[in-house]
Amino acid sequence: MRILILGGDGYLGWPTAMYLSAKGHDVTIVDNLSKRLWEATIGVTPLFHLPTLQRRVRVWNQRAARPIVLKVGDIAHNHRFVYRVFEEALPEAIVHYAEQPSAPFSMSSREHAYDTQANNILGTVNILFAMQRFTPGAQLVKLGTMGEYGTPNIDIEEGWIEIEHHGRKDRMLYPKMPGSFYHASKVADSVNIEFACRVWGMRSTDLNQGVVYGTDTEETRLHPELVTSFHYDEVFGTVLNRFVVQAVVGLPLTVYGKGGQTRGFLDIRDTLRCVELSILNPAAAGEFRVFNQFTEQFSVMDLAGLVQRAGALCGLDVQIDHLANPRVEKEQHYYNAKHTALVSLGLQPHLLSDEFVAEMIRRAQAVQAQVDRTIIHPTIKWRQGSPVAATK
Ligand code: NAD
Ligand code: USQ
Repeated sequence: MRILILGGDGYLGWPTAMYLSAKGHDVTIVDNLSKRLWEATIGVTPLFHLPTLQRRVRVWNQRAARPIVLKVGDIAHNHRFVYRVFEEALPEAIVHYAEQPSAPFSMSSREHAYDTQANNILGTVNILFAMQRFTPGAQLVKLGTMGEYGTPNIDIEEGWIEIEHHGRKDRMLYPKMPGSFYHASKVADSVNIEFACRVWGMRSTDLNQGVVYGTDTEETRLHPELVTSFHYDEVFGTVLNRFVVQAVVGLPLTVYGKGGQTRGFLDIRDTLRCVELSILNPAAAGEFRVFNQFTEQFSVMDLAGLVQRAGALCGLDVQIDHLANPRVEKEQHYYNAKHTALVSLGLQPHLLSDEFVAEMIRRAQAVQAQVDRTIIHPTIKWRQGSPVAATK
């Protein structure tokens, strides 16, 4: 198939591009390299040295049966660029990762909240118009987030819910309670995409993805320069990836608050498979389909315990700290989110184990000297003025 991957320089976009290219698809990737600019702006770098995107594409294309095509440009602020890419590539499937992905970044200032929402929401609007104009039969596979739902005191369905109210029933989008301006941008995307499906007859799968962990996929292991971006800093690092690096450099694990916060998680290799399954089993014309894309749920304390045990396997004595929570979120709550749709399409999850985390630790130990310990402690607060001090 002809597949367009938006956000192809990213943690998930680059491995997805190689994975789908290896499966024989014609892959075009788009990125404006804005993540690298945001990293430079706040002074953080990924753990493993990241070659330029152009270099990674050249290294991949030397070994690939079908080369990846690269287009550098901004999908949110340059609709002419977007239209040109669609006209040339005529994609049958569009995988949309190209958004600012960090909740703390979106909460750090008015400017970053504005940039996040403008970039994410308007980029998606441009894609919808480009699809309507050039590829109305194509499917949009859009990366949303489990954080759109928040942590309601009822079971979370896959996107839609039957509601009975005053004796009448309807099928409605599941209510949303986002936890940051970033998560709120994903809610706005979902609303806009559902509208386009309903009104223009477009087809879309919204992948409400949980928190991703892992450093490697089959393709990133093929060559040292095919690595993907891996963050452990307070802004772009996600919780398990952060804990692994903290364990390696001997810092206590930064559990925010009580650590009962429970989320869905998945291995980066399962992200690629879920996207592939969504492409191969497309939504119907006019259908806005939602899959909850995670394989297991854990609390933050479950993960801290796991990293502690895995650290012991590597000879590390890992300590756990409880920091005053910089975020506003429930620290003990009910959480039961459905996630059966992707399994019924054939997903065979890679489940988390002590040995897997020990392997992540060993991988990080190899570059331990490059870890910047000053970018780990959380400083961005959801509510200004609240202290973020270590409490035992
Ligand atoms: P990432 O920041 O590594 O990748 C996103 C890429 O999109 C970056 O390379 C960036 O330069 C590019 N981009 C951003 N805005 C753009 C624009 N206007 N035009 C062109 N390119 C643009 O993020 P990631 O971790 O790979 O996440 C990818 C997607 O998946 C995001 O939408 C994120 O919200 C979502 N997601 C990620 C996770 C996770 O745990 N990593 C979990 C759930 C959902
Ligand atoms: N947390 C800690 N200590 C840390 C870092 C995080 O206790 O050092 C806690 C947070 O308070 C939160 C949970 O761990 O309760 C998850 O935080 P996170 O930073 O790993 O994930 P989050 O901010 O939710 O965002 C990440 C990705 C985002 C994606 C989202 C999926 O950055 O792109 O959308 O995971 S989900 O959480 O399902 O919404």
